[in-house]
Amino acid sequence: MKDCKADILRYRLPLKQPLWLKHTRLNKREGLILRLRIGDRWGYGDIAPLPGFSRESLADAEEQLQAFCRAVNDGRPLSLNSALTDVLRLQPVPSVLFGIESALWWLQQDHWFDPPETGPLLLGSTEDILRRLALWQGNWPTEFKLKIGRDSIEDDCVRINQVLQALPTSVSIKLDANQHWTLDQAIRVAASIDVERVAYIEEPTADVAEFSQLYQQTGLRFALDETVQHPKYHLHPMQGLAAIVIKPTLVGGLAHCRQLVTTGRSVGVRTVFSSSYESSIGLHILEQLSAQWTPEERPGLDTLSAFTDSLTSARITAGQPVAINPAFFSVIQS
Ligand code: OSB
Ligand code: MG
Repeated sequence: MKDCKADILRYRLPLKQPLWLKHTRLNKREGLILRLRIGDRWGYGDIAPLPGFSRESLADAEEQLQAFCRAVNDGRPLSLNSALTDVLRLQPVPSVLFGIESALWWLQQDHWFDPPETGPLLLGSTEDILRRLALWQGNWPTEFKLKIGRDSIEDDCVRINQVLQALPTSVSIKLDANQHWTLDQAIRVAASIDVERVAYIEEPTADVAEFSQLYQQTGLRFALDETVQHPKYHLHPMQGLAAIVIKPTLVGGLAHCRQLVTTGRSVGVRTVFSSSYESSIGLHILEQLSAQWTPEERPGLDTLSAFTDSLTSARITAGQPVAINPAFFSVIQS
């Protein structure tokens, strides 16, 4: 393969506040950018295993990515796709598969779609959330996402009801309990809120077999997120299943994500792209996938506000090199 080069940049982005993810506290976000060049065209991927969620470490990801770069730079493969096939034999971890497939996909894009509007995420204390809603400017989105499951059940009920009261009745919420509740607790919460205004709850308990029971007993519809990240997950209809959340960094691979979107559509389940706190390069990819594959959905990409700075400083143009802020990266020798 002629005139083709792959390299890796390691980035470290400061966060405004430490981020609590499951039982992990994150003070900065680290990841890798895969940069591919063929002739004068460039493509990028963002590889950032998320502590607390990803099974692989950043070191695991880096090792696999180095193998891919070596295969490309040695000029051994006949095409970039065969470099990918070489790496597929190594059973790439989800974040690496997402990164490599994105860079290959990026190289084929000759223009970008208009970025979709993001589904807003209500994070932080209830006071912060209510203040944000009170100051809301412009049109209301049809849905907000609210994180719950960290405090007591009573606190969650108050929080949900206060948020619902602060919103026009035409606006719904999506809840996300990240598997924190028991079935009994989920039923108690559902009984004290207006479930008609809840589009769905992501992962109410730790046992997916309970989700349909929750729906049957309370009418509260649910979405799958962590469940979709299991390597053996296959989408099939379930009673009360409203949506699946697709986090490509955690699910792995564009081809796999595309398959989930297609199957979701065929069984009448919403498919919503969502971020895993990637850099602005990763978010750009997620925006584009969402605009191209799920134009009817607002993706869950309201995570950039967690960072103090952006990895990229200028507009991203298809095929052109991306200006990456030198304060936040170093080049990895391969
Ligand atoms: O549980 O949905 C989650 C981000 C990182 C890890 C897990 C989750 C999230 C988000 C992203 O909530 C934002 C969104 O989906 O709107
Ligand atoms: Mg979730």
